[in-house]
Amino acid sequence: MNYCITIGTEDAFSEALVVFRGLKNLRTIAELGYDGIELALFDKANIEVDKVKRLLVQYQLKLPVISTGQVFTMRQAWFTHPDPEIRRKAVQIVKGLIEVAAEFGAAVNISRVRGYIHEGDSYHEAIHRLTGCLDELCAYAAKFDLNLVLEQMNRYETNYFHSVAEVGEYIKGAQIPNLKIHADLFHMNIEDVGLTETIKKYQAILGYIHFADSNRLAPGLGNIDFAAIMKILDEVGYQGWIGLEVSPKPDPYCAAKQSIEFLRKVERSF
Ligand code: LER
Ligand code: MN
Repeated sequence: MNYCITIGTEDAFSEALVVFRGLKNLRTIAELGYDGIELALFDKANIEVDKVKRLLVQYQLKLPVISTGQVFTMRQAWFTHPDPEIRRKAVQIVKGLIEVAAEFGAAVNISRVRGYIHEGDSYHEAIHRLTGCLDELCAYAAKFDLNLVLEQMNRYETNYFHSVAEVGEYIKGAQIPNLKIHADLFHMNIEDVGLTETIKKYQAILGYIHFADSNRLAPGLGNIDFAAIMKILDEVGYQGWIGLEVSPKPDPYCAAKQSIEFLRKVERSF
């Protein structure tokens, strides 16, 4: 399996859920044995593309996913917003992030930026607005041959698309070929009926997976059966990346080390 770990820029939103902050950590990430990074951005001007490319070559890391949660938290723009100007702003920012992703052949994650169902709006209105934005963005991403991955999130963090099953059914209905599921085991463990069964059912449209244990600590520190998860991913021939999105506790280094060492050990036990 290929593992990447979440990292934000130095100026990342203080509450952004990333393990590391700042590209100065790339060396540590490589030394720990990761294959790549998931980079969290809130604007295309956040990074110098050439510098990042140089560092990735130097440390032999890949950049498979760019995440966009801070477009919601920092830029205050999202796709279900009742104001079309705000939706337009969200689409423009994410188009910029797709351009950055194109430099690396990375997928673009759509998580908090999808927004929530506003008070007074119906589910259908919200989904209609979301679909309008995703149609435009997926068509834009297709020009660069990139996927967008749509993340499910548990009921305490948002008010729709809680489970992989819900996102999977939406994607099947939307029929957008470069829109895939972004599953997150932490959220799945709260919302999906069965983890392995769900992965198996939606494997054909599974684009990316976040790993964390049931308590959001590093794998091995909670009660998710990672051997069963790894086995099913192997069985269905999952070719995508696994991104470690864990709480950086007791500190980023320890959380990153525990995660990769535990997962490699599980893989060796097969
Ligand atoms: C938040 O809980 C999460 O899983 C992130 O990947 C979304 O920004
Ligand atoms: Mn996640």
